[in-house]
Amino acid sequence: MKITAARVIVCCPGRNFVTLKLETDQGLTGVGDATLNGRELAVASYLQDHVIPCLIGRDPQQIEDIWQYLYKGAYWRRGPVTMSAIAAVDTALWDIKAKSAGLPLYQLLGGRSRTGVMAYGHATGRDIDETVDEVLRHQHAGYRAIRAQSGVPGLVKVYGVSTTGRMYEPADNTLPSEHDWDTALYLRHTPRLFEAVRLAVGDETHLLHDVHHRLTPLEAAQLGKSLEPYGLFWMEDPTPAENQEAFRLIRQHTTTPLAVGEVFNSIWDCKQLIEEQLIDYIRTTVTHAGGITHLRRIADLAALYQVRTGSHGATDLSPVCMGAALHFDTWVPNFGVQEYMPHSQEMLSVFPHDWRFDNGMLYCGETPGHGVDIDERLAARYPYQRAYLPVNRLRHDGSLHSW
Ligand code: CS2
Ligand code: MG
Repeated sequence: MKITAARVIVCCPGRNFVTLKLETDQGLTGVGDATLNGRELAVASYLQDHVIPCLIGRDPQQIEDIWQYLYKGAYWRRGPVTMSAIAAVDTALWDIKAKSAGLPLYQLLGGRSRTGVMAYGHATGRDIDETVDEVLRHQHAGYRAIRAQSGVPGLVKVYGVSTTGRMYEPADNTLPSEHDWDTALYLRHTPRLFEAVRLAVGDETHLLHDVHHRLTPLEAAQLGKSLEPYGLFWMEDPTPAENQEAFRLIRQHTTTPLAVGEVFNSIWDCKQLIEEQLIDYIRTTVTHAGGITHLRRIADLAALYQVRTGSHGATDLSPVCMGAALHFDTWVPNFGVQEYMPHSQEMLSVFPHDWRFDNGMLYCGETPGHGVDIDERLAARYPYQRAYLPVNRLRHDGSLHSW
C-alpha cells in the first residue's frame, strides 16, 4: 500500500481546526487532528511544507517507522508544533491501518478494557451561585465528574468563564485579549466556591478544578490544602510544569490529587513527574503528544507508577482528536477520566463521527478506523480566522503572568 496524496485542511466552523487527510493507492483514507490553539498555521505549514513531501510514496502500514522518521529525522526534536504535526500523521495512519483490518481502532490497541469512558464536563459561572447552578445542571444531565470554574470577585476576566453567555472559547480575539489576575483574591475565593459546590452536589459527584498554571508551588500547596475538605478528584495545572521538581513541594503539603500535561508534547515533559509520583493524572493528548504511538508510551510509563490518564478534551481539540482519544480511552488499562467540552453543532457538522455521549459517559463507535472524517466541501465554507489565546497581567502592576 502507498500514500498517494495528503492534504492539510484549515477551517473555522466557530473556531479554527487543522486537519490532515491522507489518501492511499488502495482507496483507503486516514484523518488526523493537528490543531494547536492560537498557532494553527505554524502546524499547517510544518505539515504542508516539510512533512507531506516525505510521506508521498511511503507504505502507510509502517506506522512506527514513519513516526521515528518524522521524530528523529527532523533533527530539531519535540515541541508543540513538531509533535502536533507528527500526531496528525500518526493518527491518520492508525485510522488507515484499522480500516484496512476492518476493525475499530481500539481493537488494534488491545481490545476493550471498559464498557464506556467516564467524561467530565465544564461548569462555569460568573459567580459562586451561577457556578453551583451549572454544576447541578451537569449533575442532572448525568455527569459523574464535573469541573467547576467561576469568576473571582474583583477580577474582570478570568480563565474558563464565558462572558458571552455562549460556550467558553479561549481563543477570543484577532490579537491576544488581556485578562487581569490577583492570586490573593483567587486563593481566598476558590475554597468558598468548592464549599458551596460540594454542599450542593453531595459526596458522590467527582469535582475537578483547573488552576491553569497560575500559582507558585507554595501557593499551589496552600490551595490544595484548603480544598482537602471538599475531596476534589483533581486540581489541574497548579503551577507551570517546566520545572517538574517543583511538584515535590506541593506533594509535601497536600493530598489533593494533581493532574498535569495538556501542554506536554513528549514523554520527556512528564518523565520525572511520573517516576517520582508527583502527579496522579497525566493529561497528554493524541493531538499534542505525538499521536496514538507516543501517547501509548506515556500511558505505559504512567501505569508503572499508578498514574492514570485524564486526556485534555477542550473544544480546541477537534472531533477527530475526540474520536481517536475515545478508542485510546476504551483500551488503556490505567484510564482515569476524559475531558469533554462539547463542540457546537456547527463544528460537529464538518466532522462526521460515530462517537457519542450519553448520561455522563462517552462511547467510541464500531466503525473501522477511529470513526471520524472531515467534510471538505463544508469545511471550505469556513475559512481560517486568526485568533489568539489571551494573555494575563497582574492587576496591581500589569506584569505579565501565566494565563
Ligand atoms: C483548559 C483548556 O480544558 C482545559 O483544561 O486548560 O481549555 C485550555 O485553556 C485550552 O485548551 C487552551 O487552548
Ligand atoms: Mg487545563
